[in-house]
Amino acid sequence: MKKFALGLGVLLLAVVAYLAFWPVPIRAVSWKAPAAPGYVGPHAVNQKLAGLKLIDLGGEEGPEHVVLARDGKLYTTVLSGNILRMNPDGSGREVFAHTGGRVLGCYRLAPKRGGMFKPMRVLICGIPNVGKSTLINTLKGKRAAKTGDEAGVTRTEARIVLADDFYLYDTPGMLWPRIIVPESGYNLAASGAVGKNAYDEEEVAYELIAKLKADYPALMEARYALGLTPEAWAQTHDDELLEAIGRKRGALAGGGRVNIQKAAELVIADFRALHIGRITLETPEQFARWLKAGKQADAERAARKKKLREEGHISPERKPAKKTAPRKPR
Ligand SMILES: Nc1nc2c(ncn2[C@@H]2O[C@H](COP(=O)(O)OP(=O)(O)OP(=O)(O)O)[C@@H](O)[C@H]2O)c(=O)[nH]1
Ligand SMILES: [Mg+2]
Repeated sequence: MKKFALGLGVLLLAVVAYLAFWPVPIRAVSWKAPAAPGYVGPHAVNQKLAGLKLIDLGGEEGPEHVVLARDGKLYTTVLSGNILRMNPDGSGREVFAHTGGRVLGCYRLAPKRGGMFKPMRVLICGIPNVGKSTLINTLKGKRAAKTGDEAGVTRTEARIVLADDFYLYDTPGMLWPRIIVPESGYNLAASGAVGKNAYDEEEVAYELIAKLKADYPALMEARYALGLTPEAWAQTHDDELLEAIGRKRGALAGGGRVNIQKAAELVIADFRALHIGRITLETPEQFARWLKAGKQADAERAARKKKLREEGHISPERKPAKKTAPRKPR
């Protein structure tokens, strides 16, 4: 032990001697700070801001941001969701637009964030393939995140620095762990929010056709020209319609048979590319109805499962996995 301490002492001495005596190319010289000149030059006291005039926002709270636009008007965003427009002197104030939400930005939502030490961190999240990465690229003003016309393009979380004190996080699209509303599952698949391998194109195409023939028969006729009246579209079976569309569009297999898989892909692609037209797949009222039915079916399923478990027909419920602490953002 003594030997070790002695050795350590010698080593320390050697390091100190090296740092103290080894010649280095820097020569230390003394520096005398000049006397402060006082408030002169650009810092001299002036009256340039003496004429400042507070612009009345008419009871609105804000502004967060003000822009003097090319039309010579001031535009400003306020808490109510309004965008106000006025002359530079504040006269002629009017509501230019109502955004329907809070236009005041992230700093108001997270007032303790800001500056280099506590940068604003904003997570962009949503279902797959809805334009999250595209939004980030637009905000950044250049292609910083990979985008593509399919679900699952962004595979890992990525940080995009908008400013020294403002980070955006691009995230992979997320869906619910279980979709209890079957109609939503089909609609998500048709709209491209579900990965290609997670659904059956034929099944989704049939569901899509069932909806379109009922709600948009004229658009379907305009696209596929099957020579059917709206009533005939609504009354013809989905199988027959998909086959007729496939035949019309040349999605054929050997022997003159229709390649149904190809026809299904074609209808889905047409729908996504707006070739059929502008389509609304569901309304909030419809969804509320489906959700109610979905929840009921789910509860019945859970009750059946519980009964089977109690009767010993199926294995006991597994304990939920231990939760790990969420990763701290960088
Ligand atoms: N028409 C239209 N297309 C858009 C818009 N925004 C994005 N897109 C297109 O939608 C597709 C998906 O865009 P992404 O930005 O990759 O979508 P994402 O949400 O990041 O997708 P994932 O990373 O897969 O979850 C791309 O082909 C974009 O060009 C938009 O505002 N209008
Ligand atoms: Mg993405």
